[in-house]
Amino acid sequence: MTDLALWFDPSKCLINGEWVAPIKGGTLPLYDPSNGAEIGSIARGTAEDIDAAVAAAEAARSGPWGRMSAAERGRILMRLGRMVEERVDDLTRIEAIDVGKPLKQARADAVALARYCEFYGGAADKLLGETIPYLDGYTVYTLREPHGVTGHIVPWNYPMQIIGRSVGAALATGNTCVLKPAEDACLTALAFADMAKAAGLPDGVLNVVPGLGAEAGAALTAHPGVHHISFTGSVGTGIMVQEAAAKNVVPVTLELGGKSPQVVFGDADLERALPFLVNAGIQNAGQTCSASSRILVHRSVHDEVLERMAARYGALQVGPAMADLDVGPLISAKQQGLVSGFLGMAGDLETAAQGVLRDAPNGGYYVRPTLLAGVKPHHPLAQKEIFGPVQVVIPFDDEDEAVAIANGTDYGLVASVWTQDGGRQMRLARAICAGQVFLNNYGAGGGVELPFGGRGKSGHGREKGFEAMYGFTTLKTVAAWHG
Ligand code: TXE
Repeated sequence: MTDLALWFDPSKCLINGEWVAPIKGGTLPLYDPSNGAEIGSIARGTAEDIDAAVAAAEAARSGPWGRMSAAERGRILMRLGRMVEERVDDLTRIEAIDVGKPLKQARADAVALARYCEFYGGAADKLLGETIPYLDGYTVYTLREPHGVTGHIVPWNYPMQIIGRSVGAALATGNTCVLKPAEDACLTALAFADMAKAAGLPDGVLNVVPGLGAEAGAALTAHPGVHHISFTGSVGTGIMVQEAAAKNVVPVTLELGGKSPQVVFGDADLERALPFLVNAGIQNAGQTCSASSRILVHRSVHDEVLERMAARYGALQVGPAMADLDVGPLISAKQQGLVSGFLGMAGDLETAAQGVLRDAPNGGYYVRPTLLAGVKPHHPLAQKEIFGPVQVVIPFDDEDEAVAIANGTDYGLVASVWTQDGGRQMRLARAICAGQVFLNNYGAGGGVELPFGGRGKSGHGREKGFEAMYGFTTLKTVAAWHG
């Protein structure tokens, strides 16, 4: 039996600073993706619990939080960041078991959560308004004010990082929060909220209601008392979230994943590029919104890149999270089924290489990392988000064709370009349709400072960095006539 050693009860919600059982008393089973075993249960919150959480978040706006200086809000966040740092080992263990993340990757998420608290804590009192030159006799200035009650719907792939970027920016700007973590991975959300209480966040400012998307999630997005929704997840659910929010005329930030390309030209520094080419596809078993699932390679180096990527794939080891190998299991039997279904569509595509299973327990949700070659740009495997450790390699002949293929999906989240030619770097950075473009790297270390978000079906709005704080505020213009 996996020992989670939790210091809180995951069958409860955290509402108004209290651990409370869901009003209807429901629970959902909790599985360990590394072996498929049922290891406990979590709260199955419903619309009734969301009502209570929204009421608590609304009340908290007029409590000490509403009157607190931005500097003091920032201090609480920074204190919280230090507490997260002190408990990195606990958070790492919990996330590794709950999500099936290899330990090193789970640890990186916990460290990132601390860093988000530090960044947004430091930024809280640095969000400035403007004065606007206007007619004689007027002084005009702008105020950035919190939306009010913000709803946060978080997926299971990077719970800590996504909570850090979304809840961190919302709190820094003075909002209150209702967080609905994913039913497949809610433990670190509860742990974080418990720590926030200990760090001095007033009751009701951060409420967590675990539960199913169709129940707690849908209730949160449709709730008339919510003033902003932040959602990360699938395109289909994102559309439902936006429709629900539209009925209340509420702004939404949507981050809906992608089909992100890396474009490799003949003059690329392959020695540097190769680890990025592969890691960007297999990190977190490919369950990453900004995973690079398409590798576009100039024909002059296509065979060499394919061969060298295949060698790396062949050496990838797949196994339980606690073994801390290259790749862990997928999150759920459902996700394993989805990814296996995609691999079933490979037909006569060439499987260039696959990773190997090592001591992977029966019942775990494993999929061998798979590198596919000879893929046409319009093949479904080169178009659809697979969300598993699968990459396709596509050749191209010139720059225009590379851009056309890179931009030839419904998505536009991130992209990278590998070339030593400075002019080409600048041209492609502009021509590629994406929220982030990396030149001779991929992901830039995931910096919390870097605005992140998509175009097209990858969503809209920006998270991370200072930019996210604009999204969590509404602008008021004050025009004073003084003669
Ligand atoms: O996503 P959902 P799923 C993509 C990825 C994956 C696919 C399915 O391609 O294979 O989505 O994953 C909540 N109202 N991404 O089914 O349904 C749900 O409880 C409100 C990409 O897990 O979008 C969870 O908290 N909320 C992505 C969250 O939405 C609802 C990360 C995500 O679940 C809801 C995850 C509803 N009606 C999956 N239904 C990324 N961009 O990184 C569900 N939810």
